Amino acid sequence: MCPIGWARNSRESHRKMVFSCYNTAMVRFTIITLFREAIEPYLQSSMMEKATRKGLVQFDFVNLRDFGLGPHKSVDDTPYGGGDGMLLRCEPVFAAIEQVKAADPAAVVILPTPVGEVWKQESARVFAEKYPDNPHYIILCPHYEGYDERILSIVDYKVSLGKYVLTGGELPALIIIDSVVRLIPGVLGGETSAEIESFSDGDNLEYPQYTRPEDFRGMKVPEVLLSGNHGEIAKWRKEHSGTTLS
Ligand code: 6GU
Repeated sequence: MCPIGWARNSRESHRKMVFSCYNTAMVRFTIITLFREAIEPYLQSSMMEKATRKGLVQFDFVNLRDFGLGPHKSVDDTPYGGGDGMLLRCEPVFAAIEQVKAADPAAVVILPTPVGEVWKQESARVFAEKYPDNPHYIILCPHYEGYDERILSIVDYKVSLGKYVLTGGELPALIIIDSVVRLIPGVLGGETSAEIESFSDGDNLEYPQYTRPEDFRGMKVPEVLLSGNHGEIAKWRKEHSGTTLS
């Protein structure tokens, strides 16, 4: 079953008269942060840069400070009832998100937070495939010690990376983005029908792999992998496969 319908206007695949059943609309990420400089270099490197250059993904930034209050452009304040630290205020966050949504009301808001739902390979797949027309994700990167609970009323998904606490949402934003972008056809490959058939999204953590040399400092490549016996190789790989992600 095709997850999101036939993509008749897909770029590469249309040219080759091969129809992909995967989403080929550009995936957009708008990152709302105070620390663009912490995020941007990664998105301008390696596969993220390639995906951008191929027009498969677009990254935009919104500086939360631009929506800060008063002469100091304040974005945080102390918690009612007392307690340590500062909380992200509602006004700047709502103003920033509403500005992005004014241009694209269908944009989906993601909040990285240690109390969110734990992000999995399956989550990345859903985000890469779920929104067929013009997927646009707004990632709000909280900083400081937390956020005003009312911010959740404008959030669609609360996402946690695991059972530990980070200082801000920038690293989680990058992890979410990376895990989604690598699943977009054409980022790692997967543009032709043959590639789609065999395309692995890394969902099953793979068997041990080896490349040259056959013997490195006495550590030898398993004999079966040199045998050319595809049945035996497949059996060996199955026996030596790691755990699956799903
Ligand atoms: Cl998404 N954010 C923060 N601040 N800490 C985390 C996290 C997210 N996931 C695990 N720890």
